[in-house]
Amino acid sequence: MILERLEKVLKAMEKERLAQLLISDPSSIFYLTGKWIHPGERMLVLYLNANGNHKLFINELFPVYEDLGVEKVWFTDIQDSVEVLANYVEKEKVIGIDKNWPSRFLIRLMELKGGSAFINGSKIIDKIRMRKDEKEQDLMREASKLNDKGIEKLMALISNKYDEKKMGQMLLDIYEELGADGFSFDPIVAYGANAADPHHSPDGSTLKEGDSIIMDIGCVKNSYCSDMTRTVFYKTASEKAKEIYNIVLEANKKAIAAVKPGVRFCDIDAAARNHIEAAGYGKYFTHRTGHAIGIDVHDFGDVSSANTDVVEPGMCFSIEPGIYLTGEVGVRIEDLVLVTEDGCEVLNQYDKELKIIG
Ligand SMILES: [Mn+2]
Repeated sequence: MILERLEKVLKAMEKERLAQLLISDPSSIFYLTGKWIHPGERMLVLYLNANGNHKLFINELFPVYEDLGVEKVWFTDIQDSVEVLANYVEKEKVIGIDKNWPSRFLIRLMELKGGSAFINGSKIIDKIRMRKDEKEQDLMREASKLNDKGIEKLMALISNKYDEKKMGQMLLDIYEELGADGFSFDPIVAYGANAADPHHSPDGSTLKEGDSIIMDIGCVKNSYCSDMTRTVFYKTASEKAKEIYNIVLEANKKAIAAVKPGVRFCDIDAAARNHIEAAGYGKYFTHRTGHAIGIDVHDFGDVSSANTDVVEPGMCFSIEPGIYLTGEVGVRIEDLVLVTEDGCEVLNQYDKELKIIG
């Protein structure tokens, strides 16, 4: 167990008066133990108890040989794994449940009366994961540095020879060559009208003169994710496309300028959204401004009008405003920011001024 992190979780449990917490998300288990365990549909639970009686419940088919600093409780593939767990929990106390724990397990634990009440305990660890420690901050920087190099190489390949799908495939080779560990998510490469769909899946579309090209890409390095979006235009750009581009760019810069400890996430969202609204495109900015990122590409926490939580040093999230005109054109510009003591560090250095390529 990484004791510094475990301490933070136990402290937060004490503050919430929660005696026991069940963590099942492999990312959170990695955060606390430094070990990735992917048991598929089998149960995996790190059970934390305020009295120090922590246990890792794990299927024998997924052996972990090293000492993780926590006692392992093994079960076989034919045992009722939740029953094994239920023997250890304190049934007369409230139990915090991981928000990602499959309901087939949770319902079984409820049948076995494995707690006096069942609450969503994930916020406790999610909020701690939001504030990256120094080591994590370095890993976030490193992943984004690779992503900056990745987009540069991908940009150089833009041509009417390659469809969207092929660009995605070539990006995987680029990341490999750069020493990244793979994609942090399936890349979005979207040409022309496809760019007006924020989550377009790359297909066989090829480039036409005047197309906007959205590239929303990210890699993983040492278990930490990067994520950035650049939009460029192929051969030429209409006046309207240029206008939209510059509005989104200004919104991106305004939101980044608003990031510092003490502001609320909704204020950062407003900095981007108000600019786009004032320019008359408010209804075409259809998503939140950003999301937290770390071990998961979408960590807990979003930059949205609904999130009144306050920004703290060490938090890392995306700033990614966009304007999408269905059937016509789309623009999104995304950078990651890392909150410092008095502002933020932008993790993506790749140029974002308007570019026409080809
Ligand atoms: Mn993103």
